Amino acid sequence: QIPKTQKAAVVVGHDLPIQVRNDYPVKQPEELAPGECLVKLHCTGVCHTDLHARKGDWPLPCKIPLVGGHEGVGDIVAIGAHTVDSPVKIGERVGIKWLVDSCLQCEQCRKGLEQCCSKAKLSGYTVDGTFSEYVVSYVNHVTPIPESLNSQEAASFLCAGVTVYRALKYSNTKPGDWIVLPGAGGGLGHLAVQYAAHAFGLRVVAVDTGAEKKELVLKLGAEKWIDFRETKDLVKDIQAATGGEGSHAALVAAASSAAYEQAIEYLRPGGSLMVVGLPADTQLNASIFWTVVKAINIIGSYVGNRQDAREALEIAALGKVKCHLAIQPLSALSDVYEGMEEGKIVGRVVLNM
Ligand code: 8ID
Ligand code: ZN
Repeated sequence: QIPKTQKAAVVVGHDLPIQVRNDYPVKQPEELAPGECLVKLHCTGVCHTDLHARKGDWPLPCKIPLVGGHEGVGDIVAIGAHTVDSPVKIGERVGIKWLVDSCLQCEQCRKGLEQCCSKAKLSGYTVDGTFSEYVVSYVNHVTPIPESLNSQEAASFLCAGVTVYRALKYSNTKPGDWIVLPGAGGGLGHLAVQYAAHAFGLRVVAVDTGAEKKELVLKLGAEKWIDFRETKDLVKDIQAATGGEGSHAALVAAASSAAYEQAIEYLRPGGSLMVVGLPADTQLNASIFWTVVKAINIIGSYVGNRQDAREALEIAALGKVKCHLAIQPLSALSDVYEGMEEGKIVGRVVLNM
């Protein structure tokens, strides 16, 4: 029996407090369009992107009222009538990622760059997301969850995990190369440390701040640590950490433009800057001269496609990468955002439904 209303955390305006309500409508099974499915959520991770949506600080408009959230795991409880060839079935446990639907027909979709489909639907941004008990999703884009992971462990791989996994995959690095990870102690960053060290065979210089994040990232496989608040010369420290040469790559996973500032300087020639963290409406300042003369690659990396999501989860299921998480109730969302704003969250917060 599917209830008519549910508990949900709703953004009613970018300057207004989040409302945790019990009367948010649930789309009923008979109302689902072909290709849609209804998922009863177990839990959902809180990504910094949800905070950007809550604040409305990106150049891309989002729907209002909005239920945020895009790291959800739950069970399919209904599939729209007349759905043809569904790759998933009722009762199956699946994940909801940022990209919840795309046309699968356009050039970007055909090339596996479905994140860039002009008809893409974004969870917790252009359509309601996972900060609720039920969510409408799409059979072609939900991600099956490996059995060996519980839902809380799996949740943050649907965004943080897949995003950093794909960015590493396209970073032009080889085993033994150095990578710098600004934002290493956050949600994306702490998973990036582990994928880099344990799946890609890279040597990691973690950059973030505070004793707790330092201890975590060193435990997770980082070889060197630099506190961005304490360092007097970040470029020099990175050069020293990497044997004087600078790093082969940097994956910026901080929601801060400052974290990008010196990357061109500390990368070694031929190095790649993976642009992942999305500070509000800012420019990437790079010296054109040194970008050319050092033959630097600057590469934007946007979540991942359906295959990236499966690969990222498979590596997690092998136990090579684990989410460091704190479990909280949905009602804690406003406090989680406050902590995130202050940079106090180590790893991820996962909300239980
Ligand atoms: O597809 C994408 N590219 C994608 C996918 C998902 C998330 C991009 N994002 C974006 C988010 O929108 C956000 O802008 O990545 C950014 C990081 O998301 P997150 O990991 O969920 O944020 P967090 O948990 O708050 O972690 C950020 C960390 O950055 C550190 C903070 O201390 C925190 O640990 N940090 C900051 I803020 N400034 C820093 C600096 N200058 C810094 N670390 C190093 N140097
Ligand atoms: Zn996210």
